[in-house]
Amino acid sequence: MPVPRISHSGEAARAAALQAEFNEKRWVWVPDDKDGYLAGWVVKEEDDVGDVVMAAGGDIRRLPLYALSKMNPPKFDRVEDIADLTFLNEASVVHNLRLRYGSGAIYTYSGLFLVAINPYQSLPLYSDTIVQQYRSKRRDENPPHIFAIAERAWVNMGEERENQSILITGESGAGKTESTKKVIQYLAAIATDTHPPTPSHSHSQSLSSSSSFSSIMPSTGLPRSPSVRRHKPHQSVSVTNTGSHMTSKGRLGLLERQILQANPILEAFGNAQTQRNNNSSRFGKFVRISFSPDGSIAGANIDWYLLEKSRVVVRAEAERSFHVFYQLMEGGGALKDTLLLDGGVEDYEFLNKSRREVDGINDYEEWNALQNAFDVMGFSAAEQLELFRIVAAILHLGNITITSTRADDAVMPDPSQAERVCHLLGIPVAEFTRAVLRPRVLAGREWVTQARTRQQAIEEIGALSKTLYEKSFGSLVDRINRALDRPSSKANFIGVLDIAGFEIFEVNAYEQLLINYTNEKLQQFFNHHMFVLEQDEYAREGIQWEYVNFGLDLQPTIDLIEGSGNAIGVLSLLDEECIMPKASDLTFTNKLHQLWHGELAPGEEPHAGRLKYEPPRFHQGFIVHHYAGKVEYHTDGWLEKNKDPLNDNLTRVLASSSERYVASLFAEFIDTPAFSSGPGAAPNMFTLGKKRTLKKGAFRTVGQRHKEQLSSLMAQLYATQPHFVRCIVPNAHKKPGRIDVPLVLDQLRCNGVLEGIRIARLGYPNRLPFVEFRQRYEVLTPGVIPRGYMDGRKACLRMVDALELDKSIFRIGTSKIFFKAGVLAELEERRDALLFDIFSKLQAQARMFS
Ligand code: AD9
Ligand code: MG
Repeated sequence: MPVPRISHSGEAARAAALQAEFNEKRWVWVPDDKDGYLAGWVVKEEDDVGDVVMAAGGDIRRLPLYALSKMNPPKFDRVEDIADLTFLNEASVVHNLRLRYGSGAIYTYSGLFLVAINPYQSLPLYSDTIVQQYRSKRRDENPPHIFAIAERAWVNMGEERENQSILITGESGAGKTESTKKVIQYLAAIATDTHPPTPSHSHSQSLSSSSSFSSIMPSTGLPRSPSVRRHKPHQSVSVTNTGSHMTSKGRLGLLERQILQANPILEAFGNAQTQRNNNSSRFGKFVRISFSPDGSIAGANIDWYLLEKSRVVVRAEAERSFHVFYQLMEGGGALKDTLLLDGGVEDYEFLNKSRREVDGINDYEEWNALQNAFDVMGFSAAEQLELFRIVAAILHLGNITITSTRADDAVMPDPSQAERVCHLLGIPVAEFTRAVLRPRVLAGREWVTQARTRQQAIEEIGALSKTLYEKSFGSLVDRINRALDRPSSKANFIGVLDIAGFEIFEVNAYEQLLINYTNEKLQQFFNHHMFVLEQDEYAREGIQWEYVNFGLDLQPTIDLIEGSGNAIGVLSLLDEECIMPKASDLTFTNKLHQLWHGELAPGEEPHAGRLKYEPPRFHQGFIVHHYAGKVEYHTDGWLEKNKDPLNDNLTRVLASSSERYVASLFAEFIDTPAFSSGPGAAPNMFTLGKKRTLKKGAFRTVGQRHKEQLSSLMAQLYATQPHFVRCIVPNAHKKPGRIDVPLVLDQLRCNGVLEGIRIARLGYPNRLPFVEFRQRYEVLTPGVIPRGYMDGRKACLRMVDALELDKSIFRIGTSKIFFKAGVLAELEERRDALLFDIFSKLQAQARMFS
């Protein structure tokens, strides 16, 4: 920790003066409905109530003391790491973020997290020069930045030969996808640039301690050179280095370009304009970039989660469907003729019920970008046609008119629309129509033809559209993966997870449960990771400690959701109900109450998950106590959503399509392959390498699929060294420069930053090496340490003795001294008062002599 020197420092004098002024009052943060927190100072204290003078306005408010939060001394303003604050309370956390954001510093560390607040403007933070600035640097050598995280992952991978992951979460519009792109940009740049990381360059320091907590949580409890960094806006990172050796985009190799170009394709098919984000990802992804032993990129792979396929059919009026629909309509040209699309956006029922254009998005240009991306990725014209065939077929499906007879049987009065669909999908019109209107179903032991009502037929068409889209999306990602998979030797990977954060809406549905369940698991992963690091550090320093593994905190909630066997959780129970005759959303909900809230059998041990469960008062549903807060779920439609049904007749028709691509999408539904893969049958580009052997009736629910995918993701993550990024929406208006404190606080609660701080506070969050402790605070204990050499630990012991610190607030390890939150503020106060005194005396002397 750099210690300000007294001799040439007007800055230090000012800081000391500021501190002295601060010391005169008992500053606190006062909760405020509108601004979150306001500054004030306590003037009177009686029992548990205090009178606080508000700094702005001067009025006096009377408040219970527990509602007040201690303010950090001014030298802690704009600290780059929230964990360095000596008072770790919510108010101080947001105050720091707000101050920093106000000066353009969108990135801040909070212990193991990088917090990134969406700037809603383009900042000059990502140029090649800045990449160079972060290259081969330790975290504390530069302002906080997403590049620093990528750099650290890269270095750790090279040095420790361990896979790395970067977990990025946040609300919709918070900047996850942008952050993911920056990480990939950085890795693509430095990997091409490559000399592989060697221990000899300036990383060596961080490397030698990279498995230690100290290098991740800064070793000191104090801001680094507070007087220098304090007012430095983030943009001030040097942009003058023009002699960069950086790899400009033009010089990237094909694989690097393909990795970057995967994104426009994924975004065209997987992103849409929503009320919160004009380019909202409607799926989660985990992108792994593999590296060769020499540090060059050796390939990449993308896993995807939870595509919001219902969007192709319905969405809020102010939102759009997936971008690709509008791009095709704008840019498709002659291709549109092939696809029988002779209308515009307004002519298609699946598009014309909601918003059609978006400010700042030019669908024609995006179409060109998509074409370019397909070219780079090596998609042939025929392969592109397959993808657009599905997109067009969905638009035609939406235009099929269904009416009903007097007996309420569905009819299709105009077959021309279905003909278009069937032409594109390569299926016979008669069979398709029958499958939609009068499918054969099993009644007892007999197959009978069952007439559908109009509503049922419409739903069937909707379900088919959604399924087509999702399957084609999956196939598209498979195809991209094959393009990015190179048969080269791969040493390790860096995986970037871009997935929606915790969601608490007014009405929370099945989708929210799945995403919140995912986040509960990710938070558990974080807690466990932090626990392990803390434990290592304390063990290394020989310090007694008594925490329980805080990853385990979340297990009861997780069991409640995913449990099976005796303690059957929400998802498994839902699966059971999906195959029960006469089951409904209501029977499911009642069984859930019975299991998790009903009477215990005599002698039955209550499961800890019971404490995390509540029946709601008004709606059909249940309440789960997540780490981020209580969430009430409404269970309407859960059985259907979980079964995700498409009638058997329809899938059979599609599986035997004459269009190979279409058939391949449904191949898993039937027991015989849709087409011969024997000699002479050229394998379809899209089906190559795909297993086609799924058994008949291999039926999996949405919940099961997600559980499996998530458990595979978690297994991968647990085998990596993780890095955590938390993106934050600053305000609800997509405007730069403005922080809505209550909104930000909500997110800090949901994204685990406050949880991380809570855990840090359980221990001794501020820590200094003996040397630094002595350098900084020896002024407070004059004469205690004799001249000449003294062992650091011994010196430290003498000092804490002389400082009369209570034994419960510090621990002395083998190389560092550890403090409870808040202790350093007091030491700083004492030190500043002393320095201020010395200054005043020096100044008085100087005046006497001048
Ligand atoms: V969603 O869950 O996919 O709806 P994300 O991915 O969290 O969401 P996204 O990255 O798409 O949000 O960011 C939303 C918008 O914020 C972007 O389109 C940019 O306009 C803006 N943004 C986000 N991060 C940055 C940044 N670092 N610099 C400039 C940014 N603009
Ligand atoms: Mg996104």
